[in-house]
Order: sequence, then structure tokens, then C-alpha cells
Amino acid sequence: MVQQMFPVAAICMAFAIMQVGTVRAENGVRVYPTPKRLEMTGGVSSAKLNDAKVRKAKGLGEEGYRIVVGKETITIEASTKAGGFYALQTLRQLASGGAVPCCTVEDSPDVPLRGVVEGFYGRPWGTDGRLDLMEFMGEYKMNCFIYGPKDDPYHHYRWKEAYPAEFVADFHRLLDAAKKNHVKFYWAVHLGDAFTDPAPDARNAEYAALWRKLDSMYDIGFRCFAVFFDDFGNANAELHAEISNRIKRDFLDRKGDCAPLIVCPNDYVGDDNSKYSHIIGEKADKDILIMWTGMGVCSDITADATAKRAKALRRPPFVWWNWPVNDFVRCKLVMGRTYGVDEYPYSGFVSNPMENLEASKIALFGIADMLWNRRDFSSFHNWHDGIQRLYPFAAKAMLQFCGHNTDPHKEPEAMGGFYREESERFMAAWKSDGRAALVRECEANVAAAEELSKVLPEKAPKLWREIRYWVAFFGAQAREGIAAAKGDADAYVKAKDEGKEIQRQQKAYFQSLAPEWDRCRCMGCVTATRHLQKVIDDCAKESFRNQPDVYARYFPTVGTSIGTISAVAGKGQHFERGEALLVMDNILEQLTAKPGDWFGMKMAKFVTFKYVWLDFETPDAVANGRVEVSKDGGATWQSVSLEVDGKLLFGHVDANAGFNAVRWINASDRPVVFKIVRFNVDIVQ
Ligand code: LOG
Repeated sequence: MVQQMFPVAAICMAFAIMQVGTVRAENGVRVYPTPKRLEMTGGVSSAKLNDAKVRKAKGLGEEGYRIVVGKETITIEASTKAGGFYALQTLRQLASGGAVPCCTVEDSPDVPLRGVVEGFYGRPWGTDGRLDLMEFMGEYKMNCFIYGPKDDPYHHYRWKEAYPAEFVADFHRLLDAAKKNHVKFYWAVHLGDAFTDPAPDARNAEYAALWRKLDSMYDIGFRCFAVFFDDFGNANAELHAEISNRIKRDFLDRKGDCAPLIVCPNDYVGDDNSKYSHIIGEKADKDILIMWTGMGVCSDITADATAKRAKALRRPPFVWWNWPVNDFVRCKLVMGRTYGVDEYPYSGFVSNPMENLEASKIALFGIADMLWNRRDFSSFHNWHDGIQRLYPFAAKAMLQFCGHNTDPHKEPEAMGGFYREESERFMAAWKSDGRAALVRECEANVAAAEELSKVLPEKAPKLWREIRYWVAFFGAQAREGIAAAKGDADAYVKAKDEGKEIQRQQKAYFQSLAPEWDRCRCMGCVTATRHLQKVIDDCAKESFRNQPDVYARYFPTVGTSIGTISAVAGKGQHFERGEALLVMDNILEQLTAKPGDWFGMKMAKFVTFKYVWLDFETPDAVANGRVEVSKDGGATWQSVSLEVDGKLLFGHVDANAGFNAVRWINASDRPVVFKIVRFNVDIVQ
């Protein structure tokens, strides 16, 4: 027996105020995320959405639904309110072309918790961005949002303090919006180095602070909680299991109305070879969800690796997917297609996006579709349709721009193979047509940049604010490419200067928004770095080989013996070249250097340097390290005498000596824990 369950008018009103996008693909109506079964039965219904009858039916699952659109009636069946809500999202898309086509739909998601973790370093999204995201998530059937911006002090290093009143008011608005959109809104605490003192009094004091903070969040209205141990603190699996269990047993279970706990462990990378994972997997209560980022911090998520990690964790992992995040390369945008995730019964799956929320929506559109219905997910169609739906007024230009802005890694080979396809179509043409293809592509890029600058400010102002410098740079880069291909030195220098000026402006804008300590994390926007820029550089090198003034002659690289630096950062990833300096900065993770471990930079021919300074977060690393320089690209080394100023380390070297490599090395006999905030080298001009 089915019965009337939800007030249809109220739900209809909720979607009437949502924005309606373009949903028609070539061959008819296209619903996203792709329903498991959608069968067109012919013709259109005379019934309107408001006439839909909603009935409760057993057995359709937590979020499943069934829709029958007949000639005169629309019937929705669902077992829960969430199912009813999702049915209406589907109907809304079906109706976006006018009348509702007659059809039957049967649908339910693959992954139980699907969504987003605001878990990046950098400028948190803010309430308006998150409110907007809640609507987006509702529309595309994502149900899990985890609040954990690294740069919210009350989430992270000042977690013991209660949020100030203005945050509380914003959380109320967010929780309301989340509820309306059937999104579980998790608040995460990042415990970092807390709880490391094993003395019972110290431990009790930490727990007391934790209960106080969690209680204050519960009182605000949170019912979903997560605890993070990533990137900071000791890899003490026993301790982390104990804290997780106590949060579950002594807080969540006692409250009685909270969602299962989500934990991001300290070791969140790799397969079943991690001792930490085995311990936390064995000791943490079975209904605690444990996160994992894949075989690398940023990686494809294969079924094989997931199964291995599941074995260690004694439960299916909850994936924290570090895509399309760009906090380690804030000079880049990641706007390509979603791919690289195998089907697997994940307990949950969240994407960690860019600080550029609007620009992240192309990826989120893909992820929502992939997590709902993996079997019918088509990466290419999704990407094209997503861009068409989100930016119908500039779809062609957006496709052109996004196709060249996808890969967040400077040297993907060093990222354990994780890179994103970029400029693929161009590369195929380049292989067959050479310079003619470069000119054609760059002309298309110039046109796309012009079109986007014309249309986006008015039609998509939020997106425009985020990407305008990249769009401008994309245009300048394309002019640089045309000039390089044609061997026009004047035009090349002009375009280069134009690009530099745009980068300067972007950096200034970034810095105007960033707090003091965050300002060094940006060296100016870049585009199409994976292939197109390299092709342009090669062309320029060849075209101007008799004019050394035109083309810069040095190409530095980063070297290291520290696994985390090469795995996390990738060679060159945090590496930038300014006018007169080389900088390696802002490696976000805490690093451990064993005795003899080192990292440094090697210059290419002709480039030497005269001055070095380093900023580690802890003075300890400074005291235990040695800075060495080399004249032969790292074959032999000699020490530099240093001045120490707090956590800063300075060293002068003879500008005429011709040093072309520099490194820091752990010269002590014990491991050193540190962070690389900045490592600067002044180049001899
Ligand atoms: C951080 C994350 C950061 C991401 C990409 C996790 C679990 N934690 O390596 O906050 O956004 O890398 O830089 C991370 O991924 N650690």
C-alpha cells in the first residue's frame, strides 16, 4: 500500500526558485547525474510538475526513487524524503524543455556518501560560496559536505576556541541550506599535535577541551562530525584510534542523534603496506569511516589499490580525492574532465576542490555523475555537457579554455603517473602539422580568450572574478605562441611582457586577498603548462637561437632524497622562477628528513647564484641542517656558513665562484621534522 507522504507544493516551490539550465543533448533530454534507468515512453504529458503525486513506497532504498510520467499524470515513489527530493530534481531537468516527456525512471545512487570536502590550504570559500554550493549539490544529488578548510583557525590550530558569533550565524544559514538540499553537513576538527603528551592530566585536559568544542558545535546544530589528523602531528595510530573511538563512544553515541564519525588518519596514502593503517583499522570501531587519498596524495583511485587499503583498514575506504585541488600550485586552474576512478563499493567519496569554487564546478559536475551511476558514466560526454549546461552562453570558448587548463602538475612523471590529460587535441595536430598546428591552436585560443572576456563578466560574474587573469594570460600566451611559430621576435617579446604584466597583476590581486603568511603562496597565473607552453618554448628556442637576448637561457630543477617531497610535490611542483630568483616554497606537508636526507635546486647552464635563504617552520630544522653549494651541478658539495635569525637561515656565496646547485642536508644523526615555507636563491644577473 502506498500513501501520500510529502507536501508536493512545498517541494515544487523549492525547485521553482532554482535556476534552470540547458539540458538537451543531441538526441533528447539529458538528466544529470545519469539515472540508472530512464525510458522514454513517447509523447509528452499534459500534467504539470505541481500535479505530481508523491507516494511512499517500500524498498526503494535510502535515496532511490521511481517516476512514472503518463499522458495525464506524474507519479513519484520514494522510501524517504531524500528519494522524493531527488525524484523532483530529475523531473525538474526533464521539464526544463517545457512539457514533461512521458517516461519511467528508476534510480538510486552507487556511493552512499557523495560530495565535497573543503579541505584545502588557502582562502576558505566563505558563506556565500558554500550556500551556492549547497544548491549545486542538491541539484546534482550530492549529499555530503565536510567542512575542514586548513586555513580556518577554529578548525585547525586554534580548535580549542569556540567560533565567534559571526561564524555561528553563518553556520546556521549553512545548516539550513544543507538540510533543504539533503546534504549532510559535517564539521571537522583538525587535532594536529594535540594529545601528544601522554601524562594523564594533560590527556584529560585535551579531552575536556575537545568535548567543550564539540558540544559548542552540537549546540549550533551540527549532527555530523569528522576528525582530521592529516599533515600535522605524530603518526601515532593507537592514539588516533583511541581519540576516534572516544569521540564516537563518549560524544556521538551519547548524543544519540549524530551521523557516523569520519576520520582522516595521519597516514592517508598507499596500499596495505602501512602499519599505521593496520593498527587504526583494527582498533577503530567498525562503524567509523576512515579516509584515504589513494596511492598518492593526488592519484587515480583504482579498485585494486582500494581493495588493498580496505584490507588494512578492515572496511571500505572513504575516499578523499585530491582533485581538482590546486593548493600546491595556486598559479593553475584545473578544469578538465573527470576520470581515473574505478568502480568500487566506497563507503564515501568526496572531492577536495580548488579555492576557486566556481571554477571547480566542472569537476564537481563530473564527480556527482560518476558517483551516482558509475556504469553509465561517460567522462567525455559529461565534461562537454557539463560545460554546456553550466556556461551555455560561452560553451565553445570554455571548452577551448578548459581543454588547456587541466593538469595541476608541473612534471607529472614525478607524480607516480598522476597527471591530467591536457591539450590533447592540439598535441595530435602538432604531431602531424607542426608549426601550422601551433598557429591554428593559438589563434583559436586568442579567439576564446576574447570571447570569454566579452561574455563572462556579465553572464558569469563569479566565475569571471576567479578566472579573469588566467583568461587574459591564456590570450597573451597564445600571442606568444604565434610569434614563436612565426619567428617574430618583437611580437614574442611583446607577448611575453604582456604575460608577465598579467602575472604581476594576478599576484597583486591574490596578495590583496591573502593574509600576510599566505602571500608567498602565489607566483602569478599560468596556463596550458603541460604541453602547449613547452611547445611554444621549444619553438621559441629554435626560432630565436641566434638571438640569446630573446630567450631566457636557464631551466632549473629541484632534487631531493626525501620521498615525501618527490611524492607530494613532484619535481619542480613548488618551484618557480622569478626575475632574479628561484623559489621553492610552500610545501604544505610536514616533512621528515632522516640523517643525510637532502633537498635542493640545480640550475641549468650559465646560471649561478649568490645568496640563499630558507624559512622552515621550526628552528629545530635550522639548527640541525647544513646548506651546501656545488659548482658542478651536484657532483661535489661544499658547506656555506650561515647566519641564523629565528627560523630563517641566510647564506652568502661568492657571486663570481660559479655555483650552480644548492641544497639543505640533515647533518645531524637523528630525524628532523620540518616544513618548507620558502627556499630562495638569488640569481647572478
Ligand atoms: C592535505 C590537503 C591538501 C592536499 C593537496 C589530505 C588528506 N590532506 O598532502 O589538505 O589540500 O594534500 O595539497 C594534503 O590530502 N596533504
